[in-house]
Amino acid sequence: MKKKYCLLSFIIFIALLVPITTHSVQAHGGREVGNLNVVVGFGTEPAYEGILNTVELIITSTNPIEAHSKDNNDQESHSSGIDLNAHGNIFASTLIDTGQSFSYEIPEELNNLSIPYHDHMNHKITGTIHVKDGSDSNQIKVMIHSDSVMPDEVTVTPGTTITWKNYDNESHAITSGVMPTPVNKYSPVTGLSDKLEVELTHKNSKRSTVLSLSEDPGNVGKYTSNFVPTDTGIYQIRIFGIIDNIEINEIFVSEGDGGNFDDVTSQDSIQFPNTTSSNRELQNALTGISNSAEQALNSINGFRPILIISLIISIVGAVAGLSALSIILFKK
Ligand SMILES: [Cu+2]
Repeated sequence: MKKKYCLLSFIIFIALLVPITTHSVQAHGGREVGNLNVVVGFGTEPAYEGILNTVELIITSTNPIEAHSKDNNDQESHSSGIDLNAHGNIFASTLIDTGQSFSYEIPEELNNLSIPYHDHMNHKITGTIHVKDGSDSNQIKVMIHSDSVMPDEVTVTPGTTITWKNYDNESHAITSGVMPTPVNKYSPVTGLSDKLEVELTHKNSKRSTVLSLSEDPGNVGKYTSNFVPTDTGIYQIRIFGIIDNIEINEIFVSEGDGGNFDDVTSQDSIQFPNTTSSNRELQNALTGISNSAEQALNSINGFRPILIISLIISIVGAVAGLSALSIILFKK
């Protein structure tokens, strides 16, 4: 019993850990804005106070790049107007269980074309059908094994029936076209530098500035704006503008406020060999000095009446002393 609870709590522990670890992998925060994916952060992280940095936006379209690029198509497929690479465009079997078969008769319109196909259940299994008038066979059998089809290339004349038979103990599904590439590549969106602006806010001081963006010429879809952070702590990046008549107004916050990009930290930890004060610290120190000088002046001002009174007393004393002296001298 105890062991079971132990295992259960371990599983719960791991399950709780998963979202935390996947979260921390992301350095920047990506967000879907309309049909854009926007990643916002500082170009250099960790971001140090007093060191040149950039506000960085990476903008991609959430419409995935087409699974099969047109360049892969044969010349012939353009002229025929049939997309041979499209998934299941020409034929697609249902699940073929062990010992079962799937047949397809090659129509005339595929003459002089090559049709790629794959096993939808096991992407390693691929084959090609070349269609050519005058090839002798009109019945072709292809064997499905665990990791391949045999033969993987066949040349057939239009009207031929191809039969795939499953000799494996797993199910397979024969599908024309190429396997789509995973839908995780987004195309970068270019030309937004005059449509988007960035407002940078330092949270503690509540001070903001608006920065204009420029697109990285060697890296389309990446927009940056230079700035030198002159204070530490939490920053907020608001992007705003109008793209395709859609108003964009999104706020991203740094880590200290639960966001996905770094707060700005003091550069003390990376200074060598001497540690120098930042402009902010110097300014604070100067403000401190002028404050205490002012205080000193103020306190002198507070003493002024006493000074005047003591001055009067001393003048009166001096006059009294002098007149007493003159009286004594005159008496003689
Ligand atoms: Cu497939």
